[in-house]
Amino acid sequence: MSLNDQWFTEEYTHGGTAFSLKLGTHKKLHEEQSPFQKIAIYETETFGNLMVIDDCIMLTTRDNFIYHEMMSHPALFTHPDPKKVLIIGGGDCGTLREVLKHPEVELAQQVDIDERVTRLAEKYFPELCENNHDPRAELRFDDGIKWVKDASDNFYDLIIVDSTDPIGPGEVLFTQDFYDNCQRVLGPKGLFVQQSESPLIHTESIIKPMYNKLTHAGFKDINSLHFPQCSYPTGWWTCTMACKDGKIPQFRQQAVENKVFITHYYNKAIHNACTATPEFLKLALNK
Ligand code: AG3
Repeated sequence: MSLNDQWFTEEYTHGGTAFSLKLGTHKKLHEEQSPFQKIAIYETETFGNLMVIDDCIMLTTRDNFIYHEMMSHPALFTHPDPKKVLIIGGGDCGTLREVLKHPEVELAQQVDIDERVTRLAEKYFPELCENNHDPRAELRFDDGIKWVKDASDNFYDLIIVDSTDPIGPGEVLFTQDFYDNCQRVLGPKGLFVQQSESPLIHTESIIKPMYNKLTHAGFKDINSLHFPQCSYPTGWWTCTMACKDGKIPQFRQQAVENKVFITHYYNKAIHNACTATPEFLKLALNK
């Protein structure tokens, strides 16, 4: 991370890349060391507020909708009847907000280890937290690993892992043991989705090992969905979807066309486009 007076820059050493945002007049709005990580909030000139955890950009007011919509709607419109949803991480509540837009969801549990992320989101990204008092929402501040370990077999329809990079507190969410438990606690038609970094620089180091571990855990069909996310390293991002049992079903196209809520990125054509696998990924992932 480097920061002069005018800009916040995330230097992504591993990829040899960097992304900068010009700061607004107030510059740094907040910084603290929570029991788990360093959290900072900046005001930018054109992207609204910016949350940074351990020097990595987590979200901005302006572009978080793409990521949060893609972490939730493709999976929710693919599961035939998603009622019980578990979000691991996601403390800023952006994914939770999207999940709660689906009227058929009866329970949306968000389990983030760090309560401070949620408290700061309430203050600096209030629009993401607007549905936190929905009676279907359950906010828990707990260890996601332990949560899935203690959960009952076949309980959830969908698990969404909205984590940081697999370094620091997020690392354990990319392990075999975690995937084994996710497979166990998903119901028969259960789906799993995890943010899986950039296809340009993390295919070998993160996406491929994730496929191997998910397969080993018993997931039967796996696909990575890609989307632009300019504030993350390389500007091109993925989430990876896995089906507990059998092929990932065709998504409910009619339901997408008739959806009763507004999205700003996701729609039927985007769903079709984001599930297509580029040639280099097919090759790397033996698809
Ligand atoms: N979760 C994904 C963050 C990964 C970004 N990596 C980076 N900037 N090096 C963000 C949480 C949004 N709910």
